[in-house]
Amino acid sequence: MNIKDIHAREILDSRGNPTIEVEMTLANNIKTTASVPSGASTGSKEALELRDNDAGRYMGKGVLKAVENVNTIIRNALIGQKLEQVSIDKLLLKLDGTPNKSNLGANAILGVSLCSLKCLAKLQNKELYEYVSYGRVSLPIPMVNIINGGAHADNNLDIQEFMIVPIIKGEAKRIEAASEIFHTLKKILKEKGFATSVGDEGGFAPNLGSTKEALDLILDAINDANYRPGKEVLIAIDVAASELYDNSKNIYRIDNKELSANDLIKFYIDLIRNYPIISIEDPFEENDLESLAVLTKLVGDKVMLVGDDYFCTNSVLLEAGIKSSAGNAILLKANQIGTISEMTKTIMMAKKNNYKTIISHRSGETEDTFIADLAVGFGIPFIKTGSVSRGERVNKYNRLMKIEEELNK
Ligand code: 2PG
Ligand code: MG
Repeated sequence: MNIKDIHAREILDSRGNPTIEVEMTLANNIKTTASVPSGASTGSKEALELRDNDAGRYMGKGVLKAVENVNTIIRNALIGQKLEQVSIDKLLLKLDGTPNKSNLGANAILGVSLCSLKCLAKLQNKELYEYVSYGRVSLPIPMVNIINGGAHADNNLDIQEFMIVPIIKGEAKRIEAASEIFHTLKKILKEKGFATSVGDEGGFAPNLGSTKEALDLILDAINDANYRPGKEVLIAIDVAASELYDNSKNIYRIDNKELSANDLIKFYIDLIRNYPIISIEDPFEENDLESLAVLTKLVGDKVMLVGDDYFCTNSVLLEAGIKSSAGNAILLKANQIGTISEMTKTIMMAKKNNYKTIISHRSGETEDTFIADLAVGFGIPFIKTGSVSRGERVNKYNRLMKIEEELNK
């Protein structure tokens, strides 16, 4: 089947910033839409998100150039082409011609790449998760971000994300647990006089004294909601340490202290001893593979050490991590790399090398629920998609529950 038309437009993401939505129409008039999320704590090696930098519109954040690139260069090259994922993605890379997609923009490229995938599924009359699976599907364990800090909230918490990870059986049951713990945490925060307003990813954003205070409140919420911490519900954190790193002094600022990478290792080991932590994401700044390797050697048998800004969903960066035995898990965000084919390659490499995989939203999200389908279809064991509040987060959980229902029919 050939591509008949492609059209992009500017829409808003969940933070009210512009992003790109792409529509693709096939020769038989099958049509799909895809929209592209956007990060705040981005890795420096991510593919480039093209913004207009025109201070007169949306504080420079407009994406009209990316829209224009889809509607002209990409459209002209793709119309009449046979719809086939790998060849479409190859053509997109060729049209861009740069290593980091800075010419057309990774946002423009991903919109088209994702639309192609969705069209292929629709063409076969399949759900997206069915289309991408090779027969085996699995429902991911959600990592639900219930306290926001760092670059995602205006509170004083340094660590960006505090997540609960319900490991009980059944997707709907896991989401139910997350919701009950979320509401219990709200009650606790209210009783203690803390703010219950939420951050970018829908978790609460109270001003707390320290990392441990946040973790203690989460433990209280798990217990009060009648779940067993460490047995039924675990905890994960995303430190997003590049945001806490002072390059000039080679230290990290966390909990009003200045810590070296070695101090930070001790800090994490203490946390792991005292809390049911299953996963620590970006524990050091994105270039420090050495410290990540040391921590992996020390505690890699107990916890997932996840590379987000470290690997940027890029197989070349992941390969460097594998070679250094740094980390044992990878976060997967399609817009960090730009095409579905490249993301698939990274997933395959991770699986082959026993790196755990976690598919992830961005802090600026859209109504698109594609990550839920990819998690199921690719058999990715974990999904990180924010809190159980805010529509752009909840729609991914709702999609997972719907898929579970379909699979159980
Ligand atoms: C992260 C993500 C998603 P952002 O750091 O893992 O939670 O945040 O999209 O801002 O990079
Ligand atoms: Mg991260």
